[in-house]
Amino acid sequence: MTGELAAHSFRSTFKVIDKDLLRWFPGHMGKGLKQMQFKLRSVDCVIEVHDARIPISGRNADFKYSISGVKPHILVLNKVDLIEEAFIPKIQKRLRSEHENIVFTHCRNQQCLGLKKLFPLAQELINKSDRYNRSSEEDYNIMIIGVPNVGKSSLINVLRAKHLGRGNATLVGAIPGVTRSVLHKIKMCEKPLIYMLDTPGILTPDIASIETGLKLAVCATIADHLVGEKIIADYLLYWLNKHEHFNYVNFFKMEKPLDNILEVLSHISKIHNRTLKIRDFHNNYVIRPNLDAAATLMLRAFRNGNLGKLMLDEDLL
Ligand SMILES: Nc1nc2c(ncn2[C@@H]2O[C@H](COP(=O)(O)OP(=O)(O)OP(=O)(O)O)[C@@H](O)[C@H]2O)c(=O)[nH]1
Ligand SMILES: [Mg+2]
Repeated sequence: MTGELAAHSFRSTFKVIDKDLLRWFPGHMGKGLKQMQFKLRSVDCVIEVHDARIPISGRNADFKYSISGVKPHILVLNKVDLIEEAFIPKIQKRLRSEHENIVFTHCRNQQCLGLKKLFPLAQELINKSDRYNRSSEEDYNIMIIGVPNVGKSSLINVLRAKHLGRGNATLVGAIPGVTRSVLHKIKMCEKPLIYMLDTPGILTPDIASIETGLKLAVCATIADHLVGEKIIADYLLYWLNKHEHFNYVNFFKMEKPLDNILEVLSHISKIHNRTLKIRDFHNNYVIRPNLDAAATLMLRAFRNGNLGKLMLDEDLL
């Protein structure tokens, strides 16, 4: 299928859904934010982690005022294994005016260059800063912040394994909201003595736009059940077609790209044998496609990188 044909065959806009579906600010986030502000006094540097697939959209803009404004700040774009390398310099250029210190990381690879750079950079920034009430302290305290599920806890575990040779100190999981409160400081390195504070992922109570909210949902930053797997999968299909990323056709053994999410999900449920046995009006069993299970499979494929190395903010660069 040529690009020209593809562009003409698909939706050019996504039908608006209720913005309230995209608002997620449960109690633990409000409480976590207060704990983080309280701990800020004992912190020398803030590392803000974000998902490299959405480097522009979806960052919590409130952090600038509530947490990260006054301390040395490093922006880590994690999950860099899931985007094309060619995007890295473009993202850096786009964010340079706002951020001097941007590091790209892949937490599942101890050899990642970004991981190697992180502590020396933090040390350099802390030594250049006046450290306020902590100028006489010899240890370095680093707080990690970010929206949910971007890999904050993973980053702590991999850095600790690298520098201290110790196992996991904080819980990691593929769903948002795994870390639910500010944890005790975790020893990361002996010489120099570095501690890190893990914190819960915090979203802004007011998502900037529906599109931003949907991108956050596609990247599993908002809990799936709140928005609905089928709606998130529909947005993903819309985005893939709009940007002519048709790997999903081969991956799901389809004949051609489709624009209708119900057709796509019926097909996925058929080839992956995700069906529901339900009773009809005559009390007979009938087999129906399990569209929710198919939507979950489609989202998982994107999140694991099976649909290609995709950067959802590609048109914002
Ligand atoms: N592909 C890829 N996956 C990653 C990377 N880093 C973390 N993950 C995965 O992302 C998911 C979330 O990781 P966590 O470390 O729990 O994320 P978090 O930011 O602490 O999440 P909350 O505590 O819920 O806010 C897990 O499934 C990790 O295995 C990475 O660099 N690449
Ligand atoms: Mg966590």
